[in-house]
Amino acid sequence: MSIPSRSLTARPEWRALAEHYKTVGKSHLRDLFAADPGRGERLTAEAAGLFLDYSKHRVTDETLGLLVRLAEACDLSGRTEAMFNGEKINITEGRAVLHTALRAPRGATVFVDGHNVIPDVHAVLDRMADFSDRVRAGVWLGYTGQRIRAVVNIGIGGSDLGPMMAYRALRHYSQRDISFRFVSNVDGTDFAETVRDLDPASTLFIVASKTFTTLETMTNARSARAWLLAALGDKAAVAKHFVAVSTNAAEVAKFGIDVANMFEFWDWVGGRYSMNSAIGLSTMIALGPEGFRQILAGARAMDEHFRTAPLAQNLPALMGLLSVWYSSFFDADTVAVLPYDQYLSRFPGYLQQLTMESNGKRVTLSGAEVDYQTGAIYWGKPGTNGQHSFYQLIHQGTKLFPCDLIGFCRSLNPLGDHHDLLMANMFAQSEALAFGKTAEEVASDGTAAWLVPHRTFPGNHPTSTILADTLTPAVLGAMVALYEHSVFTQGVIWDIGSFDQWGVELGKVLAGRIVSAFRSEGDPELHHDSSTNALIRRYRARKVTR
Ligand code: G6Q
Repeated sequence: MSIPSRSLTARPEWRALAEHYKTVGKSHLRDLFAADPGRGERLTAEAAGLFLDYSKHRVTDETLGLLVRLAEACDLSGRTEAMFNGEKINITEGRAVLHTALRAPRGATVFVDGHNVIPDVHAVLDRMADFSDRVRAGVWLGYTGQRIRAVVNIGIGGSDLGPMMAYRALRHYSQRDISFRFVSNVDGTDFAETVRDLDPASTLFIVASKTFTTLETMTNARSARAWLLAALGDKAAVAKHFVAVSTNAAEVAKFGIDVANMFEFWDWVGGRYSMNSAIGLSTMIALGPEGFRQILAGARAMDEHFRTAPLAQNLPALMGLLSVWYSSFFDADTVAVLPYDQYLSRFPGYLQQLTMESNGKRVTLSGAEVDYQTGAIYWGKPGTNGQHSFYQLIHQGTKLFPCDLIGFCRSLNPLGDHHDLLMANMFAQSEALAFGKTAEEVASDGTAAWLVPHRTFPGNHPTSTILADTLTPAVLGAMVALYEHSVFTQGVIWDIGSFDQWGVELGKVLAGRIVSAFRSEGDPELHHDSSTNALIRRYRARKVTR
């Protein structure tokens, strides 16, 4: 039985924020800007190539001071050091949390159980670089001697979302004579449609799975092997067309992949924090080793900033604290991530896992039920497309929508005035979301009185604007690290375990029970609820049996 925790809400710093919320929570961004015209210049911060404007948030200098004091009371700096130094802060799995070690320089030292992990990290990076160079240069050939023209990453969750997002985001820099594809869903359609136009003789599969036991990935990997062997005939072909990324050498060998073609990572890399590990092999083949190292350098720059900058100028800490402010004090349910860049179309989806799997928790580290709201629902789509669909609800619905707008000063595809139009839309949206349009403003152009309420925009929707010069590998690395550390900051304040995912583990077990009912002969005795039993019977009776 869990014990209700009063510890966070009983802190004087939390109570001070709750008291402060009673006034600031009601104030409008129009008034905050009118009272303090300098805030648009002042409430900004910059690091690792990213500029953050957080002036359009429902905060005053006092709010920010109180949030920083809360972070200090929760020992954000101490907990940050514990993470960077390899302490086992993932307590329910007894693991260190060291995605930051994946981007540490060669000479660094980070110990896990007395072992310096940095030489291991760089040994794998060097092997990945060698392999990537060989594939890119056409030195690594398929079984029949053909060059590799398609790389298919088979993985799911953390073993799919990061690499897929990074490939889409950095496609501009990718080797264009190789096609990169991603298969994740156990739905056979995903595999069938992905390989439909591929030639097995020139296709390389990367089976990416930390555990190498995940149902979806192993099912897709077996189908891939069968597809390859149906065309090439000889089991010896597997060694030329399959490589693995995993922590589990025994299972990799059991599958039939030579462990010489396995790229290792470690249990201290969480799935959703793994895109800088060997899980990023597809990214490295696409960009080349130097491009991949630039991603690491950008992330590293943000790591250093997070670790050393004062909290009041610390981008990830500020973004994390603002999320706590809206989730726990305004009871805002969501954060919309709205990149004004088509290359970032998968970034919101990637962030959904990072944020929601990490902070979708309802008990504190000591197991007590929380008595405050924790992780928000993250979602979003690229602008300007979203403006023609769901923005309506943000502008004129009844809910509060903090939004992150992400844009770049220079386009990678300069074309006429497209980029000016894109960025004008981004800035105009953040302005309209903040300030809205009052009834008086609407009426002033002669709008009929009955129409005025329909055309009024309340505004007061807070936004962060994240602006960088150009979308480069380093900028993407910094952006990922920014959100990783924002998520960490939120978890520290809420006193929850951001690095386990028992909800995901549950899904892995539940389906197994039902699959055995599908496969058993006759009319098996079912022990689910009456709805599930009836659905299973209906499906069994109607499915086409082979
Ligand atoms: C991430 C989660 C989860 C995981 C997938 C794939 O943090 O643990 O999304 O990445 O379930 O797991 P494998 O890599 O072990 O196949």
